[in-house]
Amino acid sequence: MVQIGIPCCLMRGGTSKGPFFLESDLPTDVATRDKVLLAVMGSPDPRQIDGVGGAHPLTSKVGIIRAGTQAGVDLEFLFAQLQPDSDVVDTTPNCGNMLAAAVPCAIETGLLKASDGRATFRVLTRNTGVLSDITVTVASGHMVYEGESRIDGAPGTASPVTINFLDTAGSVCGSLLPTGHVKDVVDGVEVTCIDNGMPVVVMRASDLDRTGYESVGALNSDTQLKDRIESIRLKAAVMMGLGDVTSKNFPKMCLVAPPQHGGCVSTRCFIPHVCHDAVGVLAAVTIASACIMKNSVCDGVAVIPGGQQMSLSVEHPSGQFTIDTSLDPHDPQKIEQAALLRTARLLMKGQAMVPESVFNITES
Ligand code: NQM
Repeated sequence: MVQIGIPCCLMRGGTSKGPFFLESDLPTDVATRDKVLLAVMGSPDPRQIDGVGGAHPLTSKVGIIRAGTQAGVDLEFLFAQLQPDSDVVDTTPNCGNMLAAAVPCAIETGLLKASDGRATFRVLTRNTGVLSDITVTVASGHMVYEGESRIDGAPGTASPVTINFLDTAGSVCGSLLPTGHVKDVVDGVEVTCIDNGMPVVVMRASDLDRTGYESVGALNSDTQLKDRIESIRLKAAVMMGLGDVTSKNFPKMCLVAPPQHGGCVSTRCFIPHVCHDAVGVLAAVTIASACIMKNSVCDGVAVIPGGQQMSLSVEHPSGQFTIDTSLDPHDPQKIEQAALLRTARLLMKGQAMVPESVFNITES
């Protein structure tokens, strides 16, 4: 079997991991590109044994980068979500964790250049059109990975990657509150359907007869709860204008409960069929947005520090995720900008090997 090598950087971005490619190294035809990505990851197969995927949605992710094509944009990032056990390659969602690895990868591959110190680049996420300013540390033109920053959900410390999101409202749904209401009732459960970077359906854990402090393992084996959540998800998605989301990984489903560790809210996020070990980046920004909104399902559950600029800490199963927010001066119930800390690391650089036959598959 002849194999073709594609230049590839395997990156950790925040609490996610996956291969990154330059767009110019992948087939231009999307159907062929997707076959190639499936082959790289080893999907569909629950263990992804014949690929580099990690047998979990958080490690079945791919990043594709290219130089900015619009004035003022340095880099463009396209995120592809694969799943271990399906052949779907979805570029409609986005991922703030993989985004954290985009600039480091661009520096590794020479797409972006910087000399010494902290360097900021404007990045467009092509999936949703969201812009962010991302700051990394460089020394003599090389990415610096070692440092003192710590994020919950990834071991050790590393150099900070700061992401400042500029315009997240309605990223996928087109508006912050896509149903037109702060609160709706689905299957008899009060929900807040919201998109401030990620479509999320927020529910009080107590309304589903859970505490919201259960372990990830306990929630993943709670099939009764998961069935209920999926039923709500499919209906809420239609109300959010997302249509049939059976094979989509959004909206995310989030159970909220009062904070236990000094944060603003405690969360258990389903992404959407397994419980996240932490919380997604843009999901956290969106949940924090629900927390500051009067009459949302978080009202009376979340603890909000107050002020025009505040740090909101979203508690999750492996710690906390802190977002520095600036509120919209015209509407103090809306987050205008969200800055947050991630870390990232180049894990391996080389070629992803793909059987030549994969490039010749044509759709029947
Ligand atoms: O919400 C997981 C992750 C994510 C997405 C998921 C993410 C985000 O933790 O921006 O980062 O919700 O599938 O990588």
